[in-house]
Amino acid sequence: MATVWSLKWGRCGIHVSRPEQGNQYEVNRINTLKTVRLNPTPAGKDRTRYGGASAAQLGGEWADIQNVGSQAVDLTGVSLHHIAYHPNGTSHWEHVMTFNGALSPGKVMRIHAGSGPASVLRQEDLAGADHHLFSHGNYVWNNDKADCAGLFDGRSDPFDKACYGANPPEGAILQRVADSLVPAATAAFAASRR
Ligand SMILES: [Ca+2]
Repeated sequence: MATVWSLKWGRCGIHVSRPEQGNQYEVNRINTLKTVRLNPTPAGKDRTRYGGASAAQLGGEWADIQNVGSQAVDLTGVSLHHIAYHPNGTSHWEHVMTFNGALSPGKVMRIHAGSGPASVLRQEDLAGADHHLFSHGNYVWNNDKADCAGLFDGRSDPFDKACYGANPPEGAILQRVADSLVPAATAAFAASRR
């Protein structure tokens, strides 16, 4: 359910009516749903010239979205996008997946490339997530160009955005630091400087 603050012009100027309280789910996804980890270039060849990647190889490329809040979040209409580049160098947000249902507090949903099923995933690609979803396409995350994970809920700008630079180290799981996704060693260094 979307929270709508209605503004009405009355005799005394603006009347602000509060949304009904006591919703079952957190409705403000900002600062609540975040892309917290990303594995853009799984170890081994993740993009073959002639295709033919196995379901396990495809599933080794993933993004983790966590509910970092203290209430369940309604996922209805929330979608994950990434940056796709045109030959002329311009780019746009490309749709990866739209979600539904709800995500409980603290839980992580991992969006794998390919179609799975989860039973073919390697242990390291299963560990650390509560739910495993598949975007049912080819590889998603750019290797040789920068990329961003953007979470949208119908507006033109993402309510959460996290980016990494071109050529992330192969096999490195990128961790969220501020609005960036960086290799774990860099993330630990950033944490130690706080
Ligand atoms: Ca990739």
